[in-house]
This record gives sequence, C-alpha cells and structure tokens, in this order.
Amino acid sequence: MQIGKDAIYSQPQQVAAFRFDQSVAEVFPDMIQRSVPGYNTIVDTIGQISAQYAQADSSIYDLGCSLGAASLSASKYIQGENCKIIAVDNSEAMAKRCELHVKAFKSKTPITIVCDDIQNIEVNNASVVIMNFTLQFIVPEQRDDIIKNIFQGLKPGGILILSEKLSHTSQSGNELLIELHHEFKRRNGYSELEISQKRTALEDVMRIESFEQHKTRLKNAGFNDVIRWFTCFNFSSMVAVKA
Ligand code: GEK
Repeated sequence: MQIGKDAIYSQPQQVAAFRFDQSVAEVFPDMIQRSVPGYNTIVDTIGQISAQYAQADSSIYDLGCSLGAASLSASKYIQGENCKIIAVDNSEAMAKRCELHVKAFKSKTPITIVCDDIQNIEVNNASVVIMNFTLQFIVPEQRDDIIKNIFQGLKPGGILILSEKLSHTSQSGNELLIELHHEFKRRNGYSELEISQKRTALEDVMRIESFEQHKTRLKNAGFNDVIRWFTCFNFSSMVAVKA
C-alpha cells in the first residue's frame, strides 16, 4: 500500500472542519507520526501492555482504530489462547484501508474490522480496550456514557488504555506545552501555515480535557486505578484498571 506525505494544509485555503476522509486516510501514517510526539513508542508499548493484560478467551477492542496500528501491535505481542481483536472506526475510508493493511499480516490473534460509531458498539467479555487518541474526537457530553459502557464490558482485572492530547490547568503551562508541540511539528517539516490551518480545522472537532478531568471520569465510571504511563508535551497515555 502506498503511504503518502501529508500536504493537506500546505496551501492557503478556506479551512473546513477536519474530517477523517479519503485524503486523510491516504496520508495518515505520515500525518500522525509527524504530529504526535512519541507515537511509535506509544503504539509499541500498547502492544506490550495489551499482552500483559489479555486474558484467555476474551476480546480486545481498539476503538477508533484508523489504519489498525494499535491492533497490529497488540496482535504481535499477545500470546494468550483464544483472544480476538475487534477494531472499530466510523470512517469508511479508514476502515477500508485498515482492512487492506491488517490483511498483510498474519498472527495468532485475529483482527476483525468493524465500520461503525463507537457509540453503537457493545463492549463484551473484554480484557483490554484501547482508545489511542479517539475519545478527544467525541463530543464531551457523550464521553461519560462511552467510558461507562467500556467499564461494564470489561472483565475483572481488565484495562482501558486511553491516550489523549491534554490541556494543562494553568494558562502559562498550557502555552509552554503548545509551543513545544508546535516546535516538534516544525522540526518534522510542517510550515507555520500548515500548523495554523490544521489548528483551525481541529478547533471544534477535537475538544481536549485535562488529565484531572479524565481521571475523575474514569474513577466515576468505577475504575480502580489510573496510571499515566506516557507523557510528552501535551500528549499522554494512561491505563485504567478494573479491579
Ligand atoms: C492509531 N487509534 O493509529 N466512532 C468510531 N471512530 C471514530 C469516532 C467514532 N465516534 N470518532 C472518531 N473516530 C489510531 C489513531 S485517530 C487520532 C486514532 C488522530 C476515529 C476517526 O475516524 C479516526 O480514525 C480515529 O478515531 C482518531 O493508533 O488522528 O489524532
């Protein structure tokens, strides 16, 4: 499969709200690696954490799977018997490309791709649920129900791996993290125009929250422990454990 370079915002344009359409799916691996600090480390470690918590005869869900990077990492590391991975994305362009991508690999743990909204998915018999930078694209009012649904569908001892872009609670701290992230993007070849047009496109689509807000939601849903295992600038990943 050809992997293109992300030049979506390289020319001045009337910026529309960001969508995970065909043009984004085509350049997605390049886009996410140049935009999310530590993306490769996060994806690889998600596989390792999944292997540690995957229980025999259970399901692993990857909600908002895009091209299936986290699912593939989990399938590479999981050694448990009778595990299956269910990878979900509501973008048809992503799900179709994910199908092609995943087909190219063989592993003990099969991956099934479902093109649907996370909100229509009933999580069942799960030992691991992965949301790698997906919750941030769901309107905040619907996030509590999604996390509760995940908690209900997890087996005892199961986990949710939740990666998110975060806001910081003090304004000056937040500005520092934003500037460090923009510098990361510049060093990866994005121009000032690309950075600012992308920011505009994401303004209403990606509504970020602080670590404290996420932790409170996870605890309210019933999770016992929330471990923040990765942070670089304003990007973090956490593991929430069901006792
Ligand atoms: C990775 N996890 O590479 N239902 C289903 N999918 C959704 C929904 C929804 N309601 N809203 C958004 N998505 C991936 C990266 S990208 C993160 C995840 C990013 C999907 C959307 O179509 C997109 O594919 C994904 O969530 C978010 O490990 O681009 O910053």
